[in-house]
Amino acid sequence: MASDITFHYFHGRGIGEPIRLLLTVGEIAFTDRRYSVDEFANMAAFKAQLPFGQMPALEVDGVFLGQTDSIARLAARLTGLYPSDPIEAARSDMIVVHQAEIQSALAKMSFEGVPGTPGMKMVPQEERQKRIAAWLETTLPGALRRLEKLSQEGCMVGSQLSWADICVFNRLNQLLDIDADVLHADFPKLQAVHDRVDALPQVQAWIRAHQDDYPRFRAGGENRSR
Ligand SMILES: N[C@@H](CCC(=O)N[C@@H](CS)C(=O)NCC(=O)O)C(=O)O
Repeated sequence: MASDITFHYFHGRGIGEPIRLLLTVGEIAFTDRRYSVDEFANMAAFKAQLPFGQMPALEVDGVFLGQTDSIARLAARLTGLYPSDPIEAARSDMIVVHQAEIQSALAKMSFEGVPGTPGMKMVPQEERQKRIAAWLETTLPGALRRLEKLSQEGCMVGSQLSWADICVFNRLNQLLDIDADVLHADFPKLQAVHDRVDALPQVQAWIRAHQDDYPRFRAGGENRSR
């Protein structure tokens, strides 16, 4: 088992949060090193150590690993949250890719340029809201229906908590931040997955400790799930 783990990423949840959550749920100690965009832009020597020059990056006993999907899968393996059955593993992989595509679609509607670079611009608010509102109506319901159909009772794959649940929880959080009614009555299984992960004591403690990243969960948590 690795002894010294540092997670390198920007402030905020971004694409890195599932990795933080996985390590947290698995109770693996790690240093959560966060950077500002300007700080990272000026760290040529550090960037040169990153396999693809970008974050998130996981440093495990001095070895740097890149690519969100690969790091999240490693975190899932380290924490016992990666299914051992090959078919269940593949089902968890496809679900994780699917929820990441939802994030990429939102990022495309929200940013111009590469997120985390000084040249990046937000799409003007009015235009962004217009694009996202249309996508919420036309595209997202189908994407959520497919996830709902795949989910079991309280988890996405098999009968045990897996990294797919953590990644889906994180994505649903992002969607609920945008539209608190996004799950409404049509997605009871996804709601159950969300609520199961939300109820984990490690997740509750993490959210309490990082309220700036979880605005919807502030003020005593009365707005936590729905
Ligand atoms: N395919 C990569 C994309 C990583 C990526 O785009 N990282 C951005 C932040 S979300 C970044 O490091 N931006 C700063 C830069 O490119 O210099 C992954 O999934 O990890």
